Amino acid sequence: MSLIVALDSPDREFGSLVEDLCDIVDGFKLGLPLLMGRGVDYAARLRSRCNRGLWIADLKLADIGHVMKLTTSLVVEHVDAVIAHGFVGIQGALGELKEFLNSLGKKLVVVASMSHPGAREVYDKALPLILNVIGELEPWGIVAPATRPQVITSIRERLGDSVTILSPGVGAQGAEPGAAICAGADYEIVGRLITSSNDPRAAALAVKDAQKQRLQACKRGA
Ligand code: NUP
Repeated sequence: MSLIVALDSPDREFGSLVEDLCDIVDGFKLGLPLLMGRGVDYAARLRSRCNRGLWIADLKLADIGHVMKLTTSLVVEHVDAVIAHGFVGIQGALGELKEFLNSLGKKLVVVASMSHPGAREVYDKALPLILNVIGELEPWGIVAPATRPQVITSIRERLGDSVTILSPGVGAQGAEPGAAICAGADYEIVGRLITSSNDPRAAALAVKDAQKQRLQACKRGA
């Protein structure tokens, strides 16, 4: 099962949590509050507690290419992938960022749609245009909402198997573990359900178990 844990709180010491989860999860996503609150060197300190899996900086970049590269360069040495918004387009923006990340051997992840209810207001309407951008740009990965699995299914149908789909929205935002993977996602991103638990390792193991059961059920057509 594929599970990435989101670390967001700026006032929390995540070192022992990272060490506890290291052998059972597929990676960690570092949020802006954490990176701004603790400083980018904190990413290196956390990574030294678990030097395996996929480490992602969730910068949600949305700027001109020049500035997105400047922002990225502050943290990129400590992570494998960086998240940017898709609506800024390719020319002078995501195209430059992708080239920069490629030159460093790092991955670009582009937000196709979001998990919160307000994504219906703009993101869903813009989705065909954003998928045009993603189709042309060919980033390594995209973000699509676990809270709306039908969006994942339609994105997978449109983009095929070559793109990696990462899905947040599991747990605190209401999606059940495994629903996004059944719909076509490769990874589920889970934050508070695990990080706010008294026993994050048990919570992560429970998510993995629930993912497995859901996947078995959806393979049977349930
Ligand atoms: O559409 C998105 N929704 C979302 O929640 C795109 C994201 N990157 N995220 C991130 O996933 C969000 O910033 C947070 O880090 C994580 C979800 O956390 P939680 O709701 O599981 O606590």
